[in-house]
Amino acid sequence: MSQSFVNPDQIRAWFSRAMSDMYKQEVPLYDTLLDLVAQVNAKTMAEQPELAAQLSRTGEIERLDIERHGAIRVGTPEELSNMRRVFAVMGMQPVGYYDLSPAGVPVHSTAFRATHEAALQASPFRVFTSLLRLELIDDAGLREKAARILAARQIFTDRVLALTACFETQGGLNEADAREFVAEALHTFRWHSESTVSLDDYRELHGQHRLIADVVAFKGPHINHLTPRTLDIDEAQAEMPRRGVSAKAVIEGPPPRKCPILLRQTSFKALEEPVRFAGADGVSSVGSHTARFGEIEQRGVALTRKGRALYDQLLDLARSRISGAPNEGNAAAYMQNLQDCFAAFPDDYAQLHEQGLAYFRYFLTGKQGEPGTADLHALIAQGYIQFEPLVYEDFLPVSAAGIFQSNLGDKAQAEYAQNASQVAFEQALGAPVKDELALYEDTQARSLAACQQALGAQAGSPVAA
Ligand code: OOG
Ligand code: NI
Repeated sequence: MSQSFVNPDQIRAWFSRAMSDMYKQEVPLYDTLLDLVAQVNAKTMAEQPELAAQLSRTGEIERLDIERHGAIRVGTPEELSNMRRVFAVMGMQPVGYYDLSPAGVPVHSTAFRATHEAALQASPFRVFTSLLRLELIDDAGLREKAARILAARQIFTDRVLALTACFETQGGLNEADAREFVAEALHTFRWHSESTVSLDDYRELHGQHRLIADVVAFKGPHINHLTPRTLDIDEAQAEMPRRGVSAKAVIEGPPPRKCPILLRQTSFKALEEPVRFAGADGVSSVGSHTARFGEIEQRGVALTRKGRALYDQLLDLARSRISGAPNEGNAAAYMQNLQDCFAAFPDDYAQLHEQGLAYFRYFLTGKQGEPGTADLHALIAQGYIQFEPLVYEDFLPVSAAGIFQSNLGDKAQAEYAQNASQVAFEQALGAPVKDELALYEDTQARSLAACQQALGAQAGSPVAA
């Protein structure tokens, strides 16, 4: 009775909402950030009617208020592959591969998200999911101990795994099951103020890398931040200290621009939270752990392979002009470098389109009549078709590393050799990750095909790209 199944987009929207409600309870500063972002967004739209009009043409205006991404870190291949199965119930697929090891973080990651523009419009909820790489830790004794501790935990409730299996065999969940699934899945992402290890073990894990302690010493992969989307991150960054939130020194990603590209992010530092550690004979000891933080982001147009190569090149250049990673000491100089270097990146949608640097969606303008041409560029020039930026739905490895670092403490930088291993990651995941560029290309192509069809009906001739 497939007609009684709830659409996975709906399950994802419920889950995103439930996560947000839970995180508000867990981290009250998150609520402060939501408030701040809502105000900045309202002000930005009032001041920039052209931006508001663009967002309403693309439909993004409707998803803006609910748009969130979260992040988790899991410890074993089995946890990662079960996570994939659970996210699939909510219509979320693994997209992209991120290697964080060059930045001294012993994880590699993917982003679980919806992939079709209609599904993204229904709920753009995404989760940046990292897998701990114990193999990068050179202390064999500690490596084994960590593996042993991880092997003994189950991060999912029996019920959520049963409902997931049910989804897989039936092809869907009915409403009661879907609602129960959301409530059960939520448990995996909760914060536990009780550690599963002793204070001594925690210190040993922490001594190797703070992130290892964060993954290994707890019952589950607590959601470590939930990020709303702002339309003006510079304004939001300036507003944070005014509300008693201490922002990270540097906004990650590209500099401010008229036509935003990719993703800009800033965060507030992780909170130090009390934790009860396990002890012999049931005598526990109290300590603390810092894991959970806040983040906001501004999203811009997705870049093609060519655009991304230019972005990476200019970012490298800006970073090479300061020594080491951007930090509090060199923030102003770094931001200036970034502005200077990115002068080479066209800041105009028509140029970005013309040069094939970014992805767009095509829309009919509503102009009537018979277009005497089938050429896309001519149709744009003649006012039959217009294009709008296709928003970037993914993450940036250098930015992610900066966010990790700022929360692990700038001092805690380890050195790992460049160690990308998408093959090992996909083996652990139990599936290949999707190529994000192919997804943007598909969306762009679908929008063009829709225009072609409509114009063809209008003129009786197909439109060539
Ligand atoms: C993930 C950090 C990366 C982002 O938005 O790039 C991230 C983590 O700390 O687990 O969230
Ligand atoms: Ni994030």
